Amino acid sequence: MKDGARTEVINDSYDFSSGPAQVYGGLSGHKKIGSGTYGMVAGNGYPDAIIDALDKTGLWSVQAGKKGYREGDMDMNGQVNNKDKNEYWLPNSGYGCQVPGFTDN
Ligand SMILES: [Ca+2]
Repeated sequence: MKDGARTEVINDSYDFSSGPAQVYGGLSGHKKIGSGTYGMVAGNGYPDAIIDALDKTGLWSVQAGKKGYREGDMDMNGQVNNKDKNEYWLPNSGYGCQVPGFTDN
């Protein structure tokens, strides 16, 4: 370190779980996953900005029945099965990224 140089420590944290206004789009950008807890929306296995039919037909259907942590394993239990489609993809279909200008990976 040369004389006069500054060392800057960035201690930055952000609590995404305290309410719907914590992210772009509010409840369109994340959802309530428990009492007073908000989180990311599951189901966007195909890497784009929206949870739609492509996540089911282009990904989940191809991986259904397979083991492993795959994109279609939406509950991340190591198995791609109907629970992923029925309990994660289906109720979350239609959710999309709310960040301005973000339309794809
Ligand atoms: Ca699963």
